[in-house]
Amino acid sequence: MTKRALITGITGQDGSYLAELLLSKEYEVHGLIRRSSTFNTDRIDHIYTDPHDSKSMLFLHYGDITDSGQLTNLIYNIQPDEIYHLAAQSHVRVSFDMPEFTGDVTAIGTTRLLEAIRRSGIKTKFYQASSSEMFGDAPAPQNEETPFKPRSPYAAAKVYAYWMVRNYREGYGMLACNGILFNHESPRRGETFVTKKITRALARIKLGLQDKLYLGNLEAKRDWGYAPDFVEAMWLMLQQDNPEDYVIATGETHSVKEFIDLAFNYAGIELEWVGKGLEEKAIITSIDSKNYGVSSMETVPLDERAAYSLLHTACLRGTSQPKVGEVLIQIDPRYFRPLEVEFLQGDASKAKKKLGWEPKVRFKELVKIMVDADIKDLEEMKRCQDVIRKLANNKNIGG
Ligand code: NDP
Ligand code: GDR
Repeated sequence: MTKRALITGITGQDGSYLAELLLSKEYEVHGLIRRSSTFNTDRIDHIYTDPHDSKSMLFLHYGDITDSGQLTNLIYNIQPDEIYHLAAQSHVRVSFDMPEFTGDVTAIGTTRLLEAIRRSGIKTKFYQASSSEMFGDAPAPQNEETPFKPRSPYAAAKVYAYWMVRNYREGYGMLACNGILFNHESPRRGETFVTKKITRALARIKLGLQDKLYLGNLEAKRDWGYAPDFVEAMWLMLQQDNPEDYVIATGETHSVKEFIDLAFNYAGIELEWVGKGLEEKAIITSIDSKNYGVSSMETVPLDERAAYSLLHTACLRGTSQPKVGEVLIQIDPRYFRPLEVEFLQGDASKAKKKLGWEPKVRFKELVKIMVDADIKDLEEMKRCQDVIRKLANNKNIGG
């Protein structure tokens, strides 16, 4: 029988990969989306089909995690076998600016859903998107037994939600799990998270569209994994007979600075770090021009390559490309947090043992995937712009 799933946060990074995974497993997938004055479905447009199509398996419903009435209606009407609760105000730095809002959405949002399930009386499995941020400055490596020491309004909200899930599991026998996921990234990562901010800026710098990148704490260390690997773990948790909590991580940790060095080096730009504290900067020491655009060319059909290469050269001409000796990266204290989580490294041995889960993509490959994707996107955009400009010019000459 076809399984039915409801995903909150389906328009986010994880929601989009999870929807793809569940559709590939022939689930009927329902997603909660917020009404917005601009389109917010970019990440799922490629899997969306007209609901009038009899083969359609993806259905979107307007709602908000702050609206309990609509949540109860949806759960009652859809009767999902599995609910994946991913919706949240998920930005740690922003949670210091909006602590009350973050509490309402990220903490109480979970209670609203759990109550909607309880009141509607349906039997469903429930996944809560818990976070490694809950560990705060607890000693590493962190596992399911490590006590939480949250260091942001976001982390405190997630700890509250974590305990509500456990309370509903133990108090009402709900099949509810906490997936305590460490940072996971991808080309679909939100643009203000540090990895995407770096790879996006790198692509723009390479194409001469941006001069500099401003960042906050370069020494913070994270256990970065690949989002498609991590959504698989979410699904595995809900396939178990007994609901439990699991840490999902790669076990490898790297600093923001290491991420930057690897990304720029891969793109052919060598950096040297000079200065200390707020004065720390990254200066270009060499540029491997042969490396320009190589990665993205691989995905362009051969017969287009010659034309592409001409256009590519043309569109780069006249822009301010990076030069040896230029300062590329500087610190802006605006990106510091009132409290920082300095070091996270997960121990996912329980997930390996009980779920058979292991990460497939490691740090180095993750960085390459993200750099390739951003450069390719931007080059394609520039290529389109150039073709349009060329066509417009031809028209003028002809007239
Ligand atoms: P994103 O920020 O990419 O996505 C968040 C999603 O929540 C979006 O679909 C957003 O909708 C939706 N949302 C936000 N507020 C509301 C609301 N009031 N009502 C309904 N929907 C709302 O997050 P990720 O995909 O990266 O993360 C998914 C979940 O996992 C989050 O809960 C996050 O806190 C948690 N998490 C993430 C980790 C990571 O490394 N990515 C690690 C550990 C936990 P819209 O598109 O309209 O903004
Ligand atoms: P995080 O991710 O806070 O770990 O939360 P983020 O990428 O925002 O920060 C990681 C580390 O990088 C440092 N940093 C910067 N961060 C941002 N955003 N912008 C900067 O300019 C910058 N410079 C340095 C940060 O200080 C931090 O130490 C993510 C989110 O997805 C959460 O929802 C999730 O729960 C956790 O990961 C696990």
